[in-house]
Amino acid sequence: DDDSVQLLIDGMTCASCVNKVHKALQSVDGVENVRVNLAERSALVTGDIDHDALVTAIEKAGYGAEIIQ
Ligand code: 9UX
Repeated sequence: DDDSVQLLIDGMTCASCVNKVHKALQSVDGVENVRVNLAERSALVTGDIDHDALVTAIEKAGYGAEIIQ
C-alpha cells in the first residue's frame, strides 16, 4: 500500500546535503515521491515503503534520521 512517512534529518546543512539525502531516499525500494526541506530539516516520502529502510539509507549517506510520523 502507498504510505507517507515524515522524517527528521540530522546534519543536513546545505543544498548539496539536500541532494544527497534526496538521492538516498529515492534509491530505496518502493519509494515514489521524495520532498526534502532544508529549513525544517525534514523529509516527506511516499510510496510502498519499509520505514526502517529509509532511516538506514539516510544513515548510510552520512546523516541522522528519525521517523516523525
Ligand atoms: Mo554542504 Mo552537506 O558544503 O553533507 S554537502 S554541508
